[in-house]
Amino acid sequence: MPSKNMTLFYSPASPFARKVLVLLHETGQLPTVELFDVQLSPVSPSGEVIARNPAGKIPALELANGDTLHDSRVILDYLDHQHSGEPLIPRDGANRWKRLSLASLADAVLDAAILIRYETFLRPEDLHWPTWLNAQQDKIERVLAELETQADTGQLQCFDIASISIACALGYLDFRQPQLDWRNRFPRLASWYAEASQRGSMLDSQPPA
Ligand code: 99T
Repeated sequence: MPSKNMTLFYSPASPFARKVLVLLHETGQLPTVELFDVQLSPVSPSGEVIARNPAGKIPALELANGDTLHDSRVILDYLDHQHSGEPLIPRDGANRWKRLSLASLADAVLDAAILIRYETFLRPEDLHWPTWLNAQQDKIERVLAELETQADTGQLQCFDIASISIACALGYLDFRQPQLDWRNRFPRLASWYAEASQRGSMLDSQPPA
């Protein structure tokens, strides 16, 4: 059993941390990481996290030498260099930039969904701004339309950085926006996700019920 030589500051609700957990699982590195569960939001930060990442965000990965890596993209890149299997982030060539751009689209869904979450959950109700909320929701809808095309053209067959990011983004939409009903509008993406979400790495990192 490999010794745990890294600590991941995370929360089971965080889709950004989930990407890291999924990559750790897919690459067999889960046993090397201690999980440190933190509760935080922009208005109630965690001192433990701030001590390691002044931005106060998770995931943050503390290495054996005391250095801390953030954000999720940097952590994923680092961890993908720590295993000897097939890389989940293509190392070079056109495919690298294609897959990273696709992963970035998934992160854009997450950024918009988290802005919506903070606006609706943290901000006093009388200060909610519908125009802002609708603009973020439109962003999500536009990206899902593009991901539907990607699913339809077989671009999500390989479970790499792009697919991991997309699967975690869809999981977060189901978690925080269960009413969204995206499956009806994006059936190819839905059928891809039905399969992807059954992988051991996805099942083991589900957000809280
Ligand atoms: O913004 C804050 O101060 C606290 N929020 C976070 O740390 C969120 C947790 S997801 N993480 C990020 O925003 C990380 C984004 C970064 N670009 C990355 O790591 O890729 C919490 C979601 C929820 O509770 O619903």
